[in-house]
Amino acid sequence: MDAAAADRVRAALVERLGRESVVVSPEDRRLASADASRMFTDCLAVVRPKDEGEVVALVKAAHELGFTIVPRGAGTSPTGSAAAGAGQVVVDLSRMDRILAVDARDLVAEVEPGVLCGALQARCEEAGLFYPPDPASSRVSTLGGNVATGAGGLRAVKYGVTRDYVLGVRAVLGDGSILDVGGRALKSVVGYDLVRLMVGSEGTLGIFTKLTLKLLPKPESAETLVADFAAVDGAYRGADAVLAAGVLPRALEAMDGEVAAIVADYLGEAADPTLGSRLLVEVDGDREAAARDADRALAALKAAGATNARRAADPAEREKLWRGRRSISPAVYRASPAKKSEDLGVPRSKLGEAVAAIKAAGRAEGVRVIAYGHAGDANLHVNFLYDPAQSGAKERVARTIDRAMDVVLAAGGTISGEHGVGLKKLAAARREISPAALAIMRGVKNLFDPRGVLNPGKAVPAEEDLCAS
Ligand code: 2HG
Ligand code: ZN
Repeated sequence: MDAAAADRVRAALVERLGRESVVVSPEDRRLASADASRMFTDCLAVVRPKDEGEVVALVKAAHELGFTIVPRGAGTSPTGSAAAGAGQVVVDLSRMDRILAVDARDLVAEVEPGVLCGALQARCEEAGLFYPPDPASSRVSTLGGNVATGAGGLRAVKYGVTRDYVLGVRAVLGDGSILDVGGRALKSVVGYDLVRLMVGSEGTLGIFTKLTLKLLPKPESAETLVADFAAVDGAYRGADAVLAAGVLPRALEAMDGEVAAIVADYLGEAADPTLGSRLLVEVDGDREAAARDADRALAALKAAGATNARRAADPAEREKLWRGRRSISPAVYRASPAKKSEDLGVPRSKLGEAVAAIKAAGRAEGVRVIAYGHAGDANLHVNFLYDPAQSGAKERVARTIDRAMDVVLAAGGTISGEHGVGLKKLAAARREISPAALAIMRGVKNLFDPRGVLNPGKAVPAEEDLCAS
């Protein structure tokens, strides 16, 4: 599309949707084109609909004016699932941010897609309820984005991931029609599970306009424990020991000592140079159960070799520990000129050896590899730090990541436990998805979006990519 054609599309969008909902300034376009993958591109325009009717109008305009659409929540995706380029219009759903219902008796919430995850969590807490999914980005990421990417997070080991809390989805499909599936019933087995299909579809099947989410009663009490280990794999052994002791914490988060040092630096605190690894554990339940589980977990951690295992002294320390954990991703970005982040999943028993093998691959290539993440469900963030200005650095990182994929796939794992495929992991996804499964996925895409206007080229490798491999 040339510059004159782009101007015509912008003018047509303003005419159809109004000035308030269409943003065309170059700065806003650039901001809305990039997500946390830091792929900087430049889209045609940004549409910020105030309601479902405007989303439908946008999809119809895409057909008539010849552009494609990239749905966007807060843009925290590290894989480029919300990255937009030339000829694409970003639909930024952040203005559709109403919490429509929080119902204590049905145990459901109904929300528009632009509601922040943290805002729903807070509203539920006030009502004595609990929305368990808790991506590290929950304070800034939207529920629409969480559902679109099938976000995981810090409480998955006990409570599961976003997918386990989506009861219903209303979405605008690629032809502009509305699909409304699921609802307030907590169980339903009627027909194929289209709700589950749409979770993690990365905006390629529909644009969400309303979500119905499952809630739980709020646990009475939660306690946070911190355990330090001299060995770099000590935290994984600690996590195993807690589970083997019969305790199911709501969070079991490991980090390398190196990662703890990066976070300490970011927060302006002193680092412990002798730390090999650290494990954060959070147990919850009624007061007595949480206290008993905390005691049992502490005993297990000490028996597993923790040099220091203790309860957070008070709510302020608890808050500080979790703030540190949530800061890892931005802290690592600041600590290195560039990083690549992979979120690999393996069967639990393979976690320690998989991370060790990936670090060895990094050493062989001269790439610094650090690891942290969700040890409870063996979904680890392995970050590859490098300086793009150094000759050959990108290639060495690419080879190390390729080797990391070999390691997880050979272990029976997955190339993404929670971040999704986006643009960045299409090649790796080809290694995990069989040709038969891929053919079904392409067929599904075609049913939901026959003309390919919704986030094309993301999430599922194209057939031609597969043939080329
Ligand atoms: C986390 O758990 C997030 O902190 C981000 O999933 C991970 O950027 C990353 O590597
Ligand atoms: Zn994570």
